[in-house]
Amino acid sequence: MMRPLTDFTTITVLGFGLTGVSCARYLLSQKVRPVVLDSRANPPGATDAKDIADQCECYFGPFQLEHLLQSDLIVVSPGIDRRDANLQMAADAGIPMISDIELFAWVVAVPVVAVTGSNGKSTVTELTGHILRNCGMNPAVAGNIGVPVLDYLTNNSDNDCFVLELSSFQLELVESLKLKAACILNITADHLDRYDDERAYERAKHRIYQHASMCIWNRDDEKTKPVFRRRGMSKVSFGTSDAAQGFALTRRADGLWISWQDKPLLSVASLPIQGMHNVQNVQAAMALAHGLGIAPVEAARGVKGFKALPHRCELVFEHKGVRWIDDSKATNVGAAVAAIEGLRPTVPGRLILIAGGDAKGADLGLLRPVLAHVDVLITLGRDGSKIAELKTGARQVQSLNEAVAYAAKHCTDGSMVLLSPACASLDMFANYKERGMKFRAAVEAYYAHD
Ligand code: UMA
Ligand code: ADP
Repeated sequence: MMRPLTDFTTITVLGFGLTGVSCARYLLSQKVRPVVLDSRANPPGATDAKDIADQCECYFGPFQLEHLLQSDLIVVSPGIDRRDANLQMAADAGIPMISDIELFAWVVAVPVVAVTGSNGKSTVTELTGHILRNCGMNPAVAGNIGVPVLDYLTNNSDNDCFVLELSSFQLELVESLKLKAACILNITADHLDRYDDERAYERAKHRIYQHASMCIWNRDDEKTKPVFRRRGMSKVSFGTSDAAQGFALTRRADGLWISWQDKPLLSVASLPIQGMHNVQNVQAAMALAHGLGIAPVEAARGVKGFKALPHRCELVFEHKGVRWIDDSKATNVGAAVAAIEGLRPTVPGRLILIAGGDAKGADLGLLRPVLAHVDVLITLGRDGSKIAELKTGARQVQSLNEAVAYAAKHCTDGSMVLLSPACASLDMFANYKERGMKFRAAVEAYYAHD
């Protein structure tokens, strides 16, 4: 599929959000003038990137089949569901569709490593970048994390490698990405509003291994295991069990240590991020750095100084021994389960959970077992009532302010109030960041009047 851009007469950029703008900007830098379509009447790019829009033929509003059929290549933004009837017809007409990541793969000239998974992607991506910088490299950190990959190529950056966070939506349309190392962190149900079933979601994730020199998988989650063998491909595993191979967890007299091929390298007590899920994240990041030639013993030193990302089990307020934790980024059930299981052992008082939002078609019943470890459950948002049904005595509220006031009244010494919604935020907020910021603001406002 990899072809020079000059081979195509009409390249259509589908979607004019972050990705679409970055694709159009890149193509213009290569002297290619794309057609830009977005089904929204006023997509973000129309105002945020007016200079780009002015140089392209743009059509905003519901997709028209004739616009799609006049293309000989379509670069599809990740937010667009390819099951759309017009897109299906264009696909049936044989028009190739790729993601911005595929376009990037056609031209990138430095080594690339990438991570996908249902949860922990951003943490691992940033941590890998941090390790590489501490080891003297100059990585570009990009992808689903929020910086479209092509921006770096348009700007002719001088980075010596790429660390990419890839979503299943981006991976669906990737064919030729050659990775030095590829990692699937974990697979739990997510995005079932975009996939016909869980298998389709899993298959999209596994595409990351297609041309990887090193496939990194999680021994604690069999679904991440590479299912094929290719010449020249190595497999490296990580996990929280003791193991002689790969990255493991070894018990010594002075506690647990992350080990590599049976050699203890890094004590868990010294890690800058807490919880067993973060042990896996550290192991995965060390493995990705290894894929770029960094010895695990060096990578272990490089972990030092890393700071937890905002809205991921972030301590945002402490008052009279009660900790308020913003885990707004827990937008699916798997993430909330990891946060509850990871934090519960650290809470001597009550664990008060605030959850709910847009469940994206997920089976919220999977939360039931961990809710047994929650003392007070407060729910809000579109699917909040479905979570409330899972625990007797749950309190349903209309706003974060109301949730915070109710939580504050039920705190005892040593309690923790955890916002870990298990749902997307879009039914009530612009995004998970706004939800997290509003939570912090609500807590601060509550205690300002206390
Ligand atoms: N949309 C339309 N019509 C269109 C195009 C988009 O209605 O014609 C809607 C989509 O349904 C979606 C929204 O607009 O709700 C944004 O879609 P987009 O494809 O324009 O998104 P971008 O602004 O390009 O941002 C995308 C990723 N967003 C998605 O995959 C939904 C960003 O990940 C990513 O950081 C960015 O590219 C740069 O690579 C965000 C995300 O939510 C953080 N990702 C999902 C996740 O992490 O769970 C996968
Ligand atoms: P992603 O980019 O995949 O959404 P983040 O690093 O932003 O991942 O973390 C999102 C949430 O997922 C965190 O708030 C935490 O609750 C949970 N989480 C983080 N790492 C893991 C992991 N390895 N396994 C399960 N859950 C995790």
